[in-house]
Amino acid sequence: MLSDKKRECCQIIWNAAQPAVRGPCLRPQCYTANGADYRGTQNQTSQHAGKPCLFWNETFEHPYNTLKYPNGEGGLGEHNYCRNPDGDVSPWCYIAEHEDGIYWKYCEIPSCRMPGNLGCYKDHGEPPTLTGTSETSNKLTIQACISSCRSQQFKFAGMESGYACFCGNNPDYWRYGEAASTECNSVCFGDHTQPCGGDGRVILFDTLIGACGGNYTSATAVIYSPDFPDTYGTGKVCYWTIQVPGASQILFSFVLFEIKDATDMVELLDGYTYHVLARFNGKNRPPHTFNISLDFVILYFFSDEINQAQGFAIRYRAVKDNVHQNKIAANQTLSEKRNEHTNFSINTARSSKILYVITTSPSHPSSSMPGNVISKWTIYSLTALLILSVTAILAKIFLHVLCTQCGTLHFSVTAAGEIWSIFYRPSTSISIFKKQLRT
Ligand SMILES: [Ca+2]
Repeated sequence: MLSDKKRECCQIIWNAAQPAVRGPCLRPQCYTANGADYRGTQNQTSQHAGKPCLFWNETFEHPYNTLKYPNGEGGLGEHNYCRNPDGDVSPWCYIAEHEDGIYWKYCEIPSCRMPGNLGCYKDHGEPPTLTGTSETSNKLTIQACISSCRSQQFKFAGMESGYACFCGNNPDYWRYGEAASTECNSVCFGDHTQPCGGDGRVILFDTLIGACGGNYTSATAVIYSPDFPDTYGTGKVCYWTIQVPGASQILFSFVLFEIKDATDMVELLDGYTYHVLARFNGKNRPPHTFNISLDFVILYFFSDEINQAQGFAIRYRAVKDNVHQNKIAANQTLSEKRNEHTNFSINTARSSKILYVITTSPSHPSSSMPGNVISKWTIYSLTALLILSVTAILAKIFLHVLCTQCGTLHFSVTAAGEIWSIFYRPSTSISIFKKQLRT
């Protein structure tokens, strides 16, 4: 069982706003549910008397080796670290053959637990580890269970035996004891690349994972794309607010970014003005790390109807003000401001250093950001209604006067008496849609 000190620490790592007990206090090295992104250096199946792993460049009698995957596919190389190159439910490695013919084993890697995965726990049934509702499904996935629990207002979701889903709010879910992560390696019946607990073992997740939207106020957290760890759904429009009062800047890091087409996108907006600060998609991938000199940022995600993908995991950390940091930020702003837009649009390499500081002065020419074709208007939420009404009238007059050849646009001059509505869409700033209101 974890010490209280460890619990405290881990709440901070995941989401300090939630009072729940959290997993072990290690810096997470995995952001996928099955550790396919694990690139750590554990080279035995367990840190406690585990079997030593064989080197991937010596396992030519097996399907996975560096001859077959010479370019580092799946993280393979001239080493003997645990990896998950085949979409299994957990990292594993080949071992010297056992008497009973076992030639590979899953690795128990404490640091390979995605934030929001609360761990693998024993379940004795009466009462169950999670005491809310339960159901079974032969198409169970992690997110299918999480979604079900989230829609019932539960904070925790647990999967067991591959097909059972438990929901609950009881923070004593650890009362039967925690189990090794390798005891929660039953495949989900609905997705054989995901772990869904085990026999008498329930794998627990925070239901914030994969939510379409949310409000974050903790100093640090990880936000996942909608439906994570499943692929994101079609037609998603999601917002997350990240507001950390007193922060001088927020450091962002995409620890996972798998968006394949150019129409699905992730944006970061100034929380106060709704200006789009950055837009990333399959064509314009994000830098690994960047920071925004604000204490209020909105994360936006949009997906169209085709080409779904794994999505993203973004980690943020708010930095409080102090004189030293102010100096650094100011220097970076001055020296890098000139190039920041260029950097943003052309830099697709993953980098571990901070590339630029995004400033948000009122004169900031947001229309020069990549992808912003339409001119940008700022609408403040409290006055939006008033501005919309006035603009609607102006737009109508403007169109009547100037727009007699508007066949190429998606709207035309209306007959007298029709009412225009203007809708604000963050990705495109302002879009005008004709909406004839009939009574
Ligand atoms: Ca798409």
